[in-house]
Parts: sequence; C-alpha cells; structure tokens
Amino acid sequence: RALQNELRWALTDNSLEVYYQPQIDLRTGACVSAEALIRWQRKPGEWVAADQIAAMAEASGMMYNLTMFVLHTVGRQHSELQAQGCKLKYAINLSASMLDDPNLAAAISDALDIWGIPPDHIVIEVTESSIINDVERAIKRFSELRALGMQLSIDDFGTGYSSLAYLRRFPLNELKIDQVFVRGMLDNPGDARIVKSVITLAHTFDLLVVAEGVENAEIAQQLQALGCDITQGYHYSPPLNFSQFKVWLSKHT
Ligand code: G
Ligand code: G
Ligand code: MN
Ligand code: NA
Repeated sequence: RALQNELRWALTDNSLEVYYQPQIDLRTGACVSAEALIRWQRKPGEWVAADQIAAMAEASGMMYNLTMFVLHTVGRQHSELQAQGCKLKYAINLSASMLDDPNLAAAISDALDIWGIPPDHIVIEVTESSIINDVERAIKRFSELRALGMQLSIDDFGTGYSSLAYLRRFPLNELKIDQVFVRGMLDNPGDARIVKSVITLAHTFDLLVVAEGVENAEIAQQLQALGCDITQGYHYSPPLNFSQFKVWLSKHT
C-alpha cells in the first residue's frame, strides 16, 4: 500500500522511466522499432520489476495513468528522435484492464496527435491470456484501435490458450512468440517445433512474426532460416534508457 502511494508520486517526478529495446528486421539487419518498457528506480540501485509496477498500478487504479505516462513519454522522445531523422515504430504494452475502457482508442489517438506520431507507427501489444477472458470486448477494442490506424500484436504468443478461431476474428498485424520457446529452440526440439509452427501460422494469416528473448547469434540465424520477420533480445541489446538508446541508434544506423 505504501509502495502504491510511492508509485503515485513516481508518476510525477522522474524516477519512473521508459526504456527502449531495439527490434531488428531479420532481412535487412536494421532496427525498425523499439519496445517501450517501464522502469522504476525507487531508490539508488533499487529497481522495482516492471510486472510488479504494472500489478501495483492495477491494484491502485493507476493503470490508465501509467499507460498515458508511457505514451506521452514515448511521444516526447519520438519528437527528439524524429528531429534527428529517425523513423521508428514503437511497441507499447497494454494491460488487459485497459481493454475495458470504451475511450481507450480515442485517448491513445489524442496522445499520438499531440506528439505527431503516425498511428501506424504504434504497435499495441496485448498478451494472449489477457484477450481470452472477454473475447468479444477485446475484438471490439482492437477494431477501434485498428480503425484509428494502430497496429496490433499478440504478446507472449504460445503460452496462452487462444484458438485459431479467435485469431481469425481479431484484426491483428503481428504475433510475438513467447521468449520461453525462443530461448529453448536450440536445445529442445519441442520448442523449435513450436517456433517453426508459430512462424508458419503467422504467415498463413498474413501477420508479421516477432521473436523475443534472442540471446545469441545461433538463435538469430535459426530464426532467419525459418523466415521469422523481426527479432529482439539481449543478443542485440537489453532495454536501454533514452540516452543510451540514442547512443545505440547512432552506432547501428
Ligand atoms: O521489461 P521486463 O521484461 O521486466 O517486463 C516485464 C513485464 O512487464 C512484461 O510482461 C511487460 O509486458 C510488462 N511491462 C513492461 N512495461 C509495461 C508497460 O508500460 N505497461 C504494461 N501494462 N506492462 C508493461
Ligand atoms: O512484454 P514482455 O513480456 O514481452 O516483456 C519482455 C521482457 O523480456 C522484458 O522484461 C525484457 O526486459 C525481457 N527481455 C528482453 N530481451 C530478453 C532476452 O534476450 N532474454 C531475457 N531473458 N529477457 C529478455
Ligand atoms: Mn511486450
Ligand atoms: Na512477451
């Protein structure tokens, strides 16, 4: 509870930050996008884990504020990157509860307008497990976001229980293979088959496929051979704060 109040404050000072993890196009090797990930340094050297931040925000009714904090921070930093000639997409994590809000699409769209981010440069990531408890509502929200031009991705794909029937009905652009399978794909034939199947499945539905948790060159090479579109992981870069990310970009473009 005390920590939840602290989070309320953290949203107003600058102890809460957005980190960026580069996403690489496997065909060209270029960084095409970055996933925005929340970070909170509560005290010097004391970091609160992102899933814990999200859980606290949820429990204290601050998830909307947290989501808007991330969007507006990305927007402001995008302005700076754009001034330097950078044209990236941004992947934004959206929690399940946000899908309850009928004003979600308008709120996100307003934030993008303020900062001049083209809607099709925003990829909204929602986990597979968060869409299945109310499929109809999720489809409705996704359709609204899509109508405003945003792209939609299913995060941690393969660990939830979504069926092919849902996949067909959701207006999706992308599947993001859960990193458990990606990390295991060299040692575990079962994981390798799952990765291969998800890539085939995504392409059958005309979706892009992202592999996250790529930790070494061997996995990157395997994914490329399997026709995976985009990769992300420590092999390329860990999530970086904005100034680190700018340095990384200057060395990789
Ligand atoms: O960055 P890290 O691997 O620690 O993230 C852990 C979890 O926290 C991930 O599942 C990620 O989706 C979630 N997360 C990170 N940033 C955000 C955010 O801005 N909003 C929401 N809702 N979840 C986030
Ligand atoms: O939103 P999502 O659950 O996909 O969040 C991704 C999480 O994975 C973040 O917390 C990020 O810090 C973490 N991550 C990113 N790349 C790697 C990686 O290569 N290996 C591992 N173990 N974790 C990673
Ligand atoms: Mn994610
Ligand atoms: Na994920």
